[in-house]
Amino acid sequence: MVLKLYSHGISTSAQRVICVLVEKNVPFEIIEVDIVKGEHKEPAYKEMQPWGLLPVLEENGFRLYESRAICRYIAEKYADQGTQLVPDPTDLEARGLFEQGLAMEAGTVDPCVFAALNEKLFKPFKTGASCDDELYVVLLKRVELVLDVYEVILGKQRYIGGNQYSLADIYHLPNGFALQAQCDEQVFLSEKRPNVARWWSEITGRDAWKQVGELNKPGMHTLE
Ligand SMILES: N[C@@H](CCC(=O)N[C@@H](CS)C(=O)NCC(=O)O)C(=O)O
Repeated sequence: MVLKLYSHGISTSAQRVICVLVEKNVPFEIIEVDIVKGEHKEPAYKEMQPWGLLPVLEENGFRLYESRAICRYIAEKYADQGTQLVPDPTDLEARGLFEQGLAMEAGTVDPCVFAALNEKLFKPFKTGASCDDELYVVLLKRVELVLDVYEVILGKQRYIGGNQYSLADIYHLPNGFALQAQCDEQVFLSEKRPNVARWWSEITGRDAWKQVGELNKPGMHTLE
């Protein structure tokens, strides 16, 4: 049975999963959850995702939530096809750098990017409240500060998880790109941080990422 992803076109977390599905060349079906009508807060949906958030994966009766856990499941289940997104488990050094990259993204960088994005985009969408412009400036400054550290890191290695493109890079894409495309912030491409800009241009320029917006729509996606 084809893998199903419960999603909605505006879900950045679902984009993370779709990017991995495309990199791994795994066909999938998008089942739309009407986030605008609040379908994700209804008991039937919360039966699958107790937090009432998107996305959820369903494959042969198995269900999984949390986009990063879903991505890891797909990358390891379909290890033998498409792009390798997780280093060889026997290469402990590569694995160590990969885990380091995952931890930096989830623990440090995404919380800063998400906070800025939330203030500018998600909070107004979800609550109707307007963006607090002064707070947004402070939150954006925090993003710049973490990217200053990434500038140093990416001066020494090609990707965030070491010298191999991996899940650690992909995890940054949805929220970072939303900040760029929907809030018109060029922090990931700033000339002040050439190593970050080089990395960001490379990962946002990959075919898989370029297809994500078009594929986050209801229906079957065979990837042929
Ligand atoms: N940590 C979760 C976050 C999921 C999440 O925040 N999903 C958003 C869409 S990108 C959502 O469902 N928002 C609806 C809401 O907050 O009510 C994951 O990575 O799956």
